[in-house]
Amino acid sequence: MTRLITEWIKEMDSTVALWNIEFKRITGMDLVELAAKGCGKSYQDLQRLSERLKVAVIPITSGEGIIGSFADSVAAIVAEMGFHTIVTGETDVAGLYEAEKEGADIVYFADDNRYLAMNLNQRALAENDRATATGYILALEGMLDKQQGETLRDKRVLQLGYGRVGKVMSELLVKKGAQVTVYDKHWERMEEALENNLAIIQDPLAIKNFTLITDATSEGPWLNKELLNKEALIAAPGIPYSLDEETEALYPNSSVHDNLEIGTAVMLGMALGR
Ligand code: 2YJ
Repeated sequence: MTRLITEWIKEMDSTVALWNIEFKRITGMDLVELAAKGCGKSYQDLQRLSERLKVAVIPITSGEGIIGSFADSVAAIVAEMGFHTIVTGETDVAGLYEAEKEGADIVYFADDNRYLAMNLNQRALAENDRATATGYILALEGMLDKQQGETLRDKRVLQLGYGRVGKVMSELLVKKGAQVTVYDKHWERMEEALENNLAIIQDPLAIKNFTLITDATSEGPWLNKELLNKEALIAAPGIPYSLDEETEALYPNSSVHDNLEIGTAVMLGMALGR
């Protein structure tokens, strides 16, 4: 799993609003609409709740410690969605105590292994892998709907990377009625995909045969124009991004990638509970 680095997220405060506009242009949804879809609520439900609920982000020092800008970036994304948001001055357990005393309804916190949002008023826990997978499948379907007026039902989708997020994406794609094929450079993961009744490709050159791609690999730039279909729609949560700038420029309306926004937004929806 990729550990975020400050460099990738440090400008979030000033970039998230523009990122959100761009995301809406490409997928037809902004972050609030995405979060609403991700949790089965309406846009109006979220707007109403944003007036009432307070969110706190708690920096966590365990493991490799605090990532500069992480808590501020999470807060910037949640604030962009219209929710009153603070970052606690204290860290860890003292931070949770501070959040509760400040009247927080939802708290966000992450260590090196899990990134969670928890509702303090009711039992609702949102986990970043599932939220990210959910958000990206909705983003892929958003692009498909916008460009072709289609849903994912019966469509062939290529899942690149069958790790923690890739597996959830495949599961959600199958639920949507898509036909999922997996490519992962680790053979044991391909075996897992086969055990889960998914198709596989072994030769990366076969990637070109697919026009719907979900990419949860974390290898850095490796998907280039020789490998990709010109018509491809690409939803890519993997960090660092698999497309270099030159390749990304070939898919201005057909590729979605972020460093923190989508998972964080969908987590908020999921943490709203009932
Ligand atoms: O509070 C902090 O500043 C740090 N403890 C944040 C740690 C953030 N964690 C990660 O980047 C991990 N890779 C987990 C993210 C899960 C993404 N699916």
